[in-house]
Amino acid sequence: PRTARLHLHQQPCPHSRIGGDLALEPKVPAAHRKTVGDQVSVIGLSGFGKDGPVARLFLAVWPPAAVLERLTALPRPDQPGVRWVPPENLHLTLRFLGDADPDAVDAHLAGAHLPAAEVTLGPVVSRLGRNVVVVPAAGLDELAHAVREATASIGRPPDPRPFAGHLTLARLKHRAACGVAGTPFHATFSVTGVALVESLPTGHGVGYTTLGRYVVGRVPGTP
Ligand code: 3AM
Repeated sequence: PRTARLHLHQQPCPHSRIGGDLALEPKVPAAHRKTVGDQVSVIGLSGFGKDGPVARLFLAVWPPAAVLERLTALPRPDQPGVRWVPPENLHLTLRFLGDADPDAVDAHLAGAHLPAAEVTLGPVVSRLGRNVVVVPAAGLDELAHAVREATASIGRPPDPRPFAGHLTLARLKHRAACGVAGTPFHATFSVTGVALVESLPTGHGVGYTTLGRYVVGRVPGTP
């Protein structure tokens, strides 16, 4: 398990799923160590802010495997100006934080009450604004509100617009045509956790890494 704070790196954080490792240099913040099998690596950082290390972060729900499989079975026509989100990146954003210290986010979310949520995706693939193709998502408003309240002082100020639950499938350049809007889609699932995700540029887009995971539906004061 990863640790909750930079200066408490011996304390395991029970809410997160990233691997910690005592063999790593202690000066590498807990949030930036990753264990895959017995390999430990340091997750990329965007840089150092005035208060310490920062990464480009957002809080999200990952769809369960069965739903992901159905989402990736939707048609993905290869059209000019249409950028499809790779299957491994499909997620539901609860809050975009921008550059922030992952350990600060962890400290605020680890003790927060995050309500359980039942998500309904659909009923059809739609446009969000002019340039984004999404599957609308109902059922996340209360959870998004709780996440926003718990992390209001971290990262960029919360978006003042009302939360609009969605899962982005594609982004369109110059209002390119995209044949899938209007395709029926329906799925429901129970949210099991909120993920703290780091976004890093790759050679051909962005890669997302889960740095922490926070259980939903736990009654405050219980383990
Ligand atoms: O779930 P969606 O696709 O709406 O658009 C980005 C994505 O949201 C959004 O954060 C999510 C993970 O990348 N995002 C990226 N940059 C952003 C910004 N500057 C942003 N949201 C608001 N402001």
